[in-house]
Amino acid sequence: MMQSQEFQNEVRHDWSREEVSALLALPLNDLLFRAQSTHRRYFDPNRVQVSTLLSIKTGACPEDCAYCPQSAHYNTGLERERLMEVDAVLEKARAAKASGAERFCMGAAWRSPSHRDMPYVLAMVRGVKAMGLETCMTLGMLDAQQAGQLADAGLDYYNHNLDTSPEYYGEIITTRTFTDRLETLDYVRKAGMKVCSGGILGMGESQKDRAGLLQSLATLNPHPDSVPINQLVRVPGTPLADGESLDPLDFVRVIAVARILMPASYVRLSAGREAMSDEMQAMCFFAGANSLFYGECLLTTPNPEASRDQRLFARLGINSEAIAAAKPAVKTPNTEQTLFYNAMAF
Ligand code: SAM
Ligand code: DTB
Ligand code: SF4
Repeated sequence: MMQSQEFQNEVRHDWSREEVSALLALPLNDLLFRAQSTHRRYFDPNRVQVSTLLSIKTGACPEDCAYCPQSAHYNTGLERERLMEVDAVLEKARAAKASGAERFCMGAAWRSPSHRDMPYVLAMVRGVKAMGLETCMTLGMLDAQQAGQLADAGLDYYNHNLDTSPEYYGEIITTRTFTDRLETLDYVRKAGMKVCSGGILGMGESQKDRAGLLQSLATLNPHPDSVPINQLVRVPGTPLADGESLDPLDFVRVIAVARILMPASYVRLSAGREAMSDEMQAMCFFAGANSLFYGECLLTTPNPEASRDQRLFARLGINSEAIAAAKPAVKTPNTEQTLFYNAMAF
């Protein structure tokens, strides 16, 4: 990543709602050109960061997030699972590393971690870190002490999303506030960890709400290091199961504006890729997305198969050093696999 003074001056934290709305409303070609130009000043345009997700505690969450299959308020048929054993988590992390992940993200369906669970969670961080993987966790709200403990254990990133605009937030979640979320992010930052924070599109929000989410993220100082943009995965049983589908080009616009507003941050094309065409994902990368979740499962819902992503990367000439390094030795020529791996030998 380029870090020169000239470019650092471009990183602003005073974006107004009007400026963000105006960017969202640009003709698409102008918006994409601007986003891609910005992207190239900070990042290798053909390089995508790859993370793997694991649900370490699944379902029965006391919160009422309207999008979430893990909320105990809705009947989604999800089987609840207690906090995983530390060794089982480490085994999954080892497999993720072998298949090319650079960062291992662990998620728990909690409002916040209990003091009883913290020692296990801290042991997971230490163990995954010792494998040479970057670590990320998303465990709900934290207090200052918990943030400090996670930082001391070596946690690199904490994910806690703003999810939507401050105005629309109350339509989606009633069991905790937008301000609670900002407070957790503050503890995370003050404890010295990197912040991963983004939102979800396709929940019936307006263009104004999208501007509100982006403005809220881009006025954090410093910006989140990583900004996941999720497309709602509609899960039967949740209140948002039957909403109107999102215009794919509106999703691309949000990625592009996130790139312009937070030029030095990783923008992650996050949940919802299973429902996206290769062509839509290609547009997202052009708009400045440079990170994704790799592996067949998100937390509880499907993600594209690794082979589909490998083929996508090869089609686009995208370079993921970790995935290339993890490729198996190919002995038989003329197979589809060989062709693929040849294409990946950059
Ligand atoms: N319980 C913790 C919390 O909410 O902070 C951590 C896990 S929670 C599942 C992490 C994030 O996943 C949420 O903030 C939300 O942005 C995203 N998410 C959950 N369900 C989703 C869905 N159906 N579609 C897209 N994103 C979703
Ligand atoms: C984020 O923004 N997206 C990921 C991660 N952070 C934890 C989670 C997506 C979850 C999608 C629904 C599921 O699989 O349960
Ligand atoms: Fe619980 Fe997190 Fe799902 Fe909300 S998003 S219901 S806090 S697991």
